[in-house]
Amino acid sequence: MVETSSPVTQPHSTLDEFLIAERDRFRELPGLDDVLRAVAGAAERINHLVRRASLAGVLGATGEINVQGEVVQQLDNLGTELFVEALRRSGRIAALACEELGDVLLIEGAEDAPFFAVFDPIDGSSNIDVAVPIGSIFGFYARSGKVSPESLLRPGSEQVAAAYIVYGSCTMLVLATKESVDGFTLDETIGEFVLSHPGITLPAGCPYYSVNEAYQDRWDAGMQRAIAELRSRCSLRYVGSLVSDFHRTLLKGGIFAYPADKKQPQGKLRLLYEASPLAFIIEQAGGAASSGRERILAMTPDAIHQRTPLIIGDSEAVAMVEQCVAQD
Ligand code: AHM
Ligand code: MG
Repeated sequence: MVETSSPVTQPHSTLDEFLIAERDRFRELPGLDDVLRAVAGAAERINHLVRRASLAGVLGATGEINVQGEVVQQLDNLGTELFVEALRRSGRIAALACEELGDVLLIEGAEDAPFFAVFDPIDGSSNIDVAVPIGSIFGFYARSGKVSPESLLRPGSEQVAAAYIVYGSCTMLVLATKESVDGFTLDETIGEFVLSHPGITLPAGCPYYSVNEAYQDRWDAGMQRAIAELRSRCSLRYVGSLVSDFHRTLLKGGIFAYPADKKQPQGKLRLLYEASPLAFIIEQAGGAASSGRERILAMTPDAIHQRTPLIIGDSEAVAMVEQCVAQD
């Protein structure tokens, strides 16, 4: 994590005002501000759909199965279309990888654009029909060299920024750059994300652990010991929607785990566009993220939809899990 005091002195600025006020940090990343505006604009439209989901007729599955064998919800498709179109129109994205698209999408006419985007447009989509919070996750990389599908297979440590949006009891966009982690709340009366959580740092301690306990018989012995240890000293919270569980962990402290298990030996979550962006955010906020055996940000994916176990949150708690896993 880069040690700086929060550069943000003026709360309640809009995201746009923030990007202008913080122009120094974006000077070395020209065009990233356009990308973030594009993402925020599409997120605001998705927020409208989520809020009116059953009225807008966007609930339910499409009947399709995606490249990962998962049921595609209508909102998965709408979210993909809105974000892809917004990123394309920003003119700043040369290529992107998305959970719902089988292959890397090279943006025609934008081969020389400065950035790549990797994203999960609607995470936790199985929760859509029951009004549980869902989210969107983004990682951004600077393009280097000629763009090809392989150029997106980069370790998370090379991200220049990462962000997520949580569509919850309020809608928030949390943005991490190498300078700070800042949270913006959507003010629906003006249609703008407004800075509400400047300079987020992970609270010390581990009040909560978050894991799907139903799978414990499928974990290795080391992981069972680690979770037993957390159970003995923390309270349990598990929404089953990664962005929600991560957002609580970031603001309240604690640890989230989606371990490998006998049914899913590689874990469930995807390295490139779920684990790595959240790992970038948690490290910038003072926490840690691991597969159980290595730092998430040091892992280079072999394929865009590669899965990984994810242990993320309080550094000491993550280290304790790693130690238990190493004893197996
Ligand atoms: P998705 O990207 O297809 O929505 O799947 C990921 C979701 C995460 O939001 C959540 O952490 C996890 O799946 C929950 O899985 P489980 O129901 O096995 O606990
Ligand atoms: Mg997801």
